[in-house]
Amino acid sequence: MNIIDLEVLHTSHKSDLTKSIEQGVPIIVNGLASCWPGARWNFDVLRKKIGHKEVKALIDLPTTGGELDGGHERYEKIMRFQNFIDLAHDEAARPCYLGYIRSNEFLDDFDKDFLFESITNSYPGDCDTRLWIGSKGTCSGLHSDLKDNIFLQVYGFKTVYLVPFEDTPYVYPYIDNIVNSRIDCESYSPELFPKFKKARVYKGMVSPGDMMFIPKGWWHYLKSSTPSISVNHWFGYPVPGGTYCKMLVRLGPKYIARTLRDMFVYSLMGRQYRKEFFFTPQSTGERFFNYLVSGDFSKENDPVNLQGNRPRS
Ligand SMILES: O=C(O)CCC(=O)C(=O)O
Ligand SMILES: [Fe+2]
Repeated sequence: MNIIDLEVLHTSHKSDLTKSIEQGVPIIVNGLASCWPGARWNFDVLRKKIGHKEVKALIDLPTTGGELDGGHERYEKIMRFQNFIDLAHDEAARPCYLGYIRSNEFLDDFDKDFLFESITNSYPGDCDTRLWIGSKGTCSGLHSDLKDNIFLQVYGFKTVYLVPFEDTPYVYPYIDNIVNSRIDCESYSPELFPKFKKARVYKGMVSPGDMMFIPKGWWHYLKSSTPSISVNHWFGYPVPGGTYCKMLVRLGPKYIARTLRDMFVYSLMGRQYRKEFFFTPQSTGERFFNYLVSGDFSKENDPVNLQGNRPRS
């Protein structure tokens, strides 16, 4: 694996981060969020605030990325948040995660404590802020999101791997889902996945106060090494559908054939797509169907279509 250390800057100048955003290159900066109200969040603060609240958590999770055996729903459990916090600190338990949470699902307006828009307000497009609270060992398998992302590590530590979008053919995307990879960055088999050694893999660790920029389309894999609280903010315009069209062509005829089949099976015939990925996105076939019909490849992720997201005025 061709590992490149992720650059870490200690700075309180917004311009150090916006330079990387303009150039579309990843970076970790520390020092920009220290005066945000959310910088003081930790498990005790949250327990006092909303310990009694019921949440839908994922429990007994695998420690490797990729697929959730038996389907996403098998891992869901409704419990009080204080019990979730206890489970997240139980060293004997398997990983648990409250991930991909919007403010209206957790704590009214939690995102007001995180002033991402003071950084991203000059970019057009809608934005979407999400919360990730979990135990040690949570693993968001290697995947690619369609929007630029500022990821803030509030509490605890996570190991991070990033791979450029152009290296997509080397990360072995699933045949039915080209935004999810079959590679587990921490333990992959070079015999099964020989092309992965050609990928440029950026590796780093995010610590409390670190803000990481993940450029749109870039593959990312995150694994917590302690109980952890993170918040992320997607902003700007998504990767255009045409770019994914070209990538499908680069991936080759098998991917194209499967996508055409899935456009038919999942969109036209309405068959349910398997929910076996972490926070399952639509199949590539459904995404291309949306793209053809409405010009919108990221319809399902499109903030304005979803409750809880704020279109930029
Ligand atoms: O922190 C994680 O587990 C996943 C975060 C992520 O995938 C994102 O911010 O896009
Ligand atoms: Fe992501």
